[in-house]
Amino acid sequence: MISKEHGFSTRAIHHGYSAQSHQGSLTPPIYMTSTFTFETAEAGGAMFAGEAEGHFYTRISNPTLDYLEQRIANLEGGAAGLCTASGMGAITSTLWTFLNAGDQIIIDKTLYGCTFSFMTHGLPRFGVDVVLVDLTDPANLAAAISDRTKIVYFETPANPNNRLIDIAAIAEIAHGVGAKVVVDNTYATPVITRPLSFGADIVVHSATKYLSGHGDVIAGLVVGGQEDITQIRLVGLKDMTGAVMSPMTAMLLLRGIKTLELRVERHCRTAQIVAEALERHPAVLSVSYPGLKNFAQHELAARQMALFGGMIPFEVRGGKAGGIAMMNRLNLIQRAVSLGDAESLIQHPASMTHSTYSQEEREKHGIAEGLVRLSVGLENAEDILDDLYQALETHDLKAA
Ligand code: 3LM
Repeated sequence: MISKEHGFSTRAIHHGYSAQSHQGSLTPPIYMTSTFTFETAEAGGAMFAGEAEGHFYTRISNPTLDYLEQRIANLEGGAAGLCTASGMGAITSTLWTFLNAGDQIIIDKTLYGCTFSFMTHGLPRFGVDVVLVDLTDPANLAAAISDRTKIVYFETPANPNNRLIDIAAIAEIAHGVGAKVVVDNTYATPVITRPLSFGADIVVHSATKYLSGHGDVIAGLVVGGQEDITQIRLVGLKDMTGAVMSPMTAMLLLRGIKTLELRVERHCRTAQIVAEALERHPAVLSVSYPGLKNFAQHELAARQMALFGGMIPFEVRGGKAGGIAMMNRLNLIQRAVSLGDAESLIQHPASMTHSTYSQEEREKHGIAEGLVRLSVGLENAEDILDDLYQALETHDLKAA
């Protein structure tokens, strides 16, 4: 039996599944089915009425998804989990469950581009009051929050600039008015930070990233209390988004999560080396990595993060043109959005992931036009460094 005392990787490999209950199959079977048969019509009716447990349709539940839900809930330290078709499916299913017209949601100023778009363009169409607050200072939340605030939502570290938010301080203020705290934990993963242990109510993930780890799926996960997760399953997911994960995807995630701790440790170790090297390079103007001594929020990073992550936003001389030219000279590091894959990936937020912000909004929200974002992969550190050095070698060192 797997217990709470077992280590992270042991639980990531074993929790919630017994081979002996499945003809000895070492890995969980993929229940590739849309529907489930009822022994009797009455038994089916009882399941629909919520009077009996069991699977009846994969939009509501499926055994393969169930293994993954139990596993991620265990790793995040929550009571229950939920699979969704994408990270955006996790976010929209969660928020549509709890928000009504007239409610207020407070969001941090820096969010992944499509989340920002959903919040600032999508939700207001349905009468939700969306208030943007710089949550890096909890006093700003205390000033903005009211009885109408139902949810406080943020990412830490935030995409793309690695701003950190003090989860415990935010949760204390939010709970004072009965608001739920929803944290997007995509960047940190439960290896680095478990937001529920700091007082958050719900964690959402783009499982497309580190959790899957191999760039071969689009997927989302939600973790929280049993009552909240049941609500999200039966309201946001079942009836509002229908953003259901395929059993095949669930199997790939169960596989990816087995090596999550191993991979994240390596991502972080290499990222520290790369961040320090970039910081020393004369062509680099700034590096925003929580593991660097001069990172503005290094103290919070040390308190809230077990490791400092695999993402490095940085600016080179020459602004946007300089950043783009450097990206185009890379050979090993791939020019692509997304993150957390074995391959190192680099992208330009202002024209890619955060092009959903206007230029003015990016300026206001601390997303520089010249910023490039490196997702440090699992290649050897020396090879990643060599590629960056050769791309920076011909860089104009006089450019501003
Ligand atoms: C990206 N991000 O390159 P999906 N939350 C966070 C994310 O970073 C993302 C999502 C949610 C990127 C995707 S941009 C077209 C590519 C913190 C995705 C959304 O729905 O699984 O993509 O997750 O930063």
